[in-house]
Amino acid sequence: MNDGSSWGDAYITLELAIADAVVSGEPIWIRGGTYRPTTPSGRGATFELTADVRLYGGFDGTEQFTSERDIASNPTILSGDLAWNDTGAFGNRGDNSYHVVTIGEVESRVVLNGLTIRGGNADGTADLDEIGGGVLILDSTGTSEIRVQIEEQSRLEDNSADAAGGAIAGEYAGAEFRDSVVADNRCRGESGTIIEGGGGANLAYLRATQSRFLRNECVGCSGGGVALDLGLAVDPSSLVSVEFIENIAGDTGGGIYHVVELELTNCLLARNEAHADAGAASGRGGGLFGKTLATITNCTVAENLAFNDELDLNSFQVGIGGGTDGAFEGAQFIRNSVYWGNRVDTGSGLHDGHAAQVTVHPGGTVALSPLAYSTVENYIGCTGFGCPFPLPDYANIGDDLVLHDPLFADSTIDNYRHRRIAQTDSADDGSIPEDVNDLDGDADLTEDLPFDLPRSARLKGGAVDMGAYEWCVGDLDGDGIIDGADLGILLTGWGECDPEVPCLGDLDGDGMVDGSDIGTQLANWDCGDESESRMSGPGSGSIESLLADLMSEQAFEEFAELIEWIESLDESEMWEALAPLL
Ligand SMILES: [Ca+2]
Ligand SMILES: [Ca+2]
Ligand SMILES: [Ca+2]
Ligand SMILES: [Ca+2]
Repeated sequence: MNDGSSWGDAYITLELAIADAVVSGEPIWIRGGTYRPTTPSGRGATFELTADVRLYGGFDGTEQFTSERDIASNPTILSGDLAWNDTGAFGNRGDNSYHVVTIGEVESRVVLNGLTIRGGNADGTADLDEIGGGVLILDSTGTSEIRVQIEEQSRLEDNSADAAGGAIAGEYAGAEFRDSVVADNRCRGESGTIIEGGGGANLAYLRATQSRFLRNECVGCSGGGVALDLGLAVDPSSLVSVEFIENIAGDTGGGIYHVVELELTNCLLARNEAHADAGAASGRGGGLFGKTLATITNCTVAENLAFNDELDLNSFQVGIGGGTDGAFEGAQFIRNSVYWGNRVDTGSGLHDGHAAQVTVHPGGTVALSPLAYSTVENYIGCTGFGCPFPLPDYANIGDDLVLHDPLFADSTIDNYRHRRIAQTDSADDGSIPEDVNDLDGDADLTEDLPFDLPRSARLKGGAVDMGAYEWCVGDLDGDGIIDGADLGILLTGWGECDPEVPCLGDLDGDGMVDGSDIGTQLANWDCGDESESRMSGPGSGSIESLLADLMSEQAFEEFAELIEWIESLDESEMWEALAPLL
């Protein structure tokens, strides 16, 4: 029958299935493979989704429930590569679809689940054919409502557009991303009649949760990852646990450029760049550039870069912001965050002053200090005209690099966990942010945020940490758990700390690495790993077995007793106890 009633009677084409689903409202299950649109003819071919069509990819063609899918093993690709000839670096795109998917009709809300959308190239001459290579949302009069949910391991990748939104664009439309990736898309920065900018996305409203924007580029335009441009949204765009990494803008906002109000929570902005391409005055806001209020809470903003040759580097009055920049035009309200390693390139060298980390300006709606309870590299305070800080107050730290360097765990694998007590339990802003985007999916939006960026417990210890990561005190290699490797690092630094060098193992900050620090580390042994075997302390492996041996030798019943004993040892006793390990 080929009416989609069973896998054996699957539709012959995806377009036939969509036509029926528009009427029936049934979800469409799609077997792994690559699907290309065939209508309308030529490069206008697109999968047109209206009403509330829901597409689910990632099936192998045997499942009875969506939960049985293995999405990663059954990649389900909607492709604009109509001539089957695409090559890397956007090669052979002149014959591709202008839009792989087109979402029509203002009232619809489409679901794209477990799908990859790639190869769209919006380089046409019609106004709408130069925006939204992967997904075009038709909506010229809407109210910035969410018109498409892109979720569950979906990917928008390798799409391009001339004027706006390489991967996805909608003039007055919103989109929601959950557990999805927008990567390697490009906007060419040609002037657009409707909207402009956004290497990955150009939207009027964005809600994104546990998603990643990677390596998107806006050539000569603003918003390498995302441009949030026009908009009639009532609520601020809301991004929770979202990563922006290595996006590039040829104007302002390497990661994000926003004109609509924005809230960033638990987010990482890392290694994004804002250049000053031909025609652009200057690159501002390597991580983010805003023209209106951005509320930045528990975010890590690291190693972003802005190219700018027209600045007064040590003044907060000048908008440059290698990390984030909201000066003059846009206020930023920053809490519980870490700004470190951001730079401004003036053409004559790299600058690392606090204005290279962040520039903020108190907007009309911000009554409090715009920056508090945060670590800002090279922070030296600010006085005088235009200075946004009512100083001295709050825990803005960073003037002492030895004490306050967060010592990111391993930026080569995008692991920006801090490894210092300076950032731990010190983001005292009254409370943990609310779970506004429902990270744990329990429909409770007012509870405390349950997870940090890597989805371990958001609260470890008495107060929330600064930045996007909650640190297990003693996790000295920053891999999220405490084990023998961390004890090894601690022992390597045994004794008095060198005041000129960050002292990793000094967990209580008394200038010594000693038994007290080992006690702290062992007391946190379960942190970050809830598995049964670790809950009662060390269990297996070389250090684990040593500690188990020590427990039985000393006839301790409780792991806590062992810790107490270790803390009580003097140095020679400590070395003797740990000798079997060394
Ligand atoms: Ca092609
Ligand atoms: Ca929740
Ligand atoms: Ca570790
Ligand atoms: Ca110590």
